Amino acid sequence: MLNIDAIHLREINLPLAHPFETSFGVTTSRRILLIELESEGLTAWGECVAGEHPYFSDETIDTAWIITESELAPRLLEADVERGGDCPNIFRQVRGHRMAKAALENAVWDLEAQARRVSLAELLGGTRGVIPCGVSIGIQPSPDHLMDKIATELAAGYQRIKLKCKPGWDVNIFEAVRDRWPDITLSCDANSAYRMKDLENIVDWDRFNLLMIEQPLWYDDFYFHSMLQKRLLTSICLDESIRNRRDALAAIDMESCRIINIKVGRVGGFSEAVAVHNAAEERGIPVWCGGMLETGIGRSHNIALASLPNFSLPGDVSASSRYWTQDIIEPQVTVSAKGEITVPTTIGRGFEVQRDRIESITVRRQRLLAKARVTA
Ligand code: OSB
Ligand code: MG
Repeated sequence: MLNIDAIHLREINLPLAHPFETSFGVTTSRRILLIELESEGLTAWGECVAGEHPYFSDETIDTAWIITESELAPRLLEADVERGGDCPNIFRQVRGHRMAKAALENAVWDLEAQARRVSLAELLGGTRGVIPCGVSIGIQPSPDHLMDKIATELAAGYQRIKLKCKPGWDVNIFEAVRDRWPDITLSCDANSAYRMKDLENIVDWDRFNLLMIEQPLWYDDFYFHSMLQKRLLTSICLDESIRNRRDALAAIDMESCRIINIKVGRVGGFSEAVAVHNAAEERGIPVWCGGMLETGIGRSHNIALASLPNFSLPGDVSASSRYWTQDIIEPQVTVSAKGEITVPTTIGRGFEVQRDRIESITVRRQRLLAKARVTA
């Protein structure tokens, strides 16, 4: 039994080392909800990936906070918890709010790994000793800025470059990048910036030999992506549309995509992330691990997840220093010259949380305690 004594919610504010621009806006600083579980002397952590605004998904840090405080954490404190995998059932009455659920569920997995004295990667079923890494490069002030960024990331060893794109920052950019680097592994991510009227333009991108085009159409769509995929040689990868295993099965069956981006927060926690991974693996669809500008806590959880066998494409999990001047874990996440992150084999997440530093950037906190347990 994992006896959870207390659940701490806290909001930290952390400026990004560099602004990150997508088709839905610019992020310069993050407001992040962290979960800390106390259990019989052990401390486990979870990170909620919901943003400040409901632009990537309908959740925000503020909706996650209230749902965690009023619905999810009380259920978790009352439940008999044996493993992280119990969480979906504990939370089943609450619809949606997957990023809020994931932060708690992942903290329970983090706790379970410590209690069983295994690494989180091993607990999840990971098999890789190192994970292949790519980078997601935001929309830049100018094409020259973009070229400089790409050169820097390639020199650092990253195996795949993903370009954020939107109408007006697409063909011109792909052309410039392919002129200079004809052979690099290149992909793009539109975060739903296109519509069916853009179909002919997107079909024309086949000439850039992209590894994939991520979420070009509506954030909640399968049908129109399947129509687009029929016209494309390039693989579509779905991100926003895939909320769970059933979505993955529907998208694969309809041929809406040939690749899936798994974000553990987007699908509601490690249990569902593993289920999506397995469903894709059984159908020969490769997956990769997405990122949501996480601190080291979420990043360490992503590393553990990406060690599962079907995470065969380079993910968006990269070095701490690309996001933060100083991350909140020790050691910081680093990437080798071959563009790989080593999966920790030590107990739990494999990175220590810097509590003093977290304290110094905490702007809001709430502590929920378990009722005294009756021992039989
Ligand atoms: O669509 O993958 C996305 C960041 C914020 C919101 C959505 C996305 C992203 C990224 C960055 O692409 C991934 C990362 O490096 O963390
Ligand atoms: Mg994406």
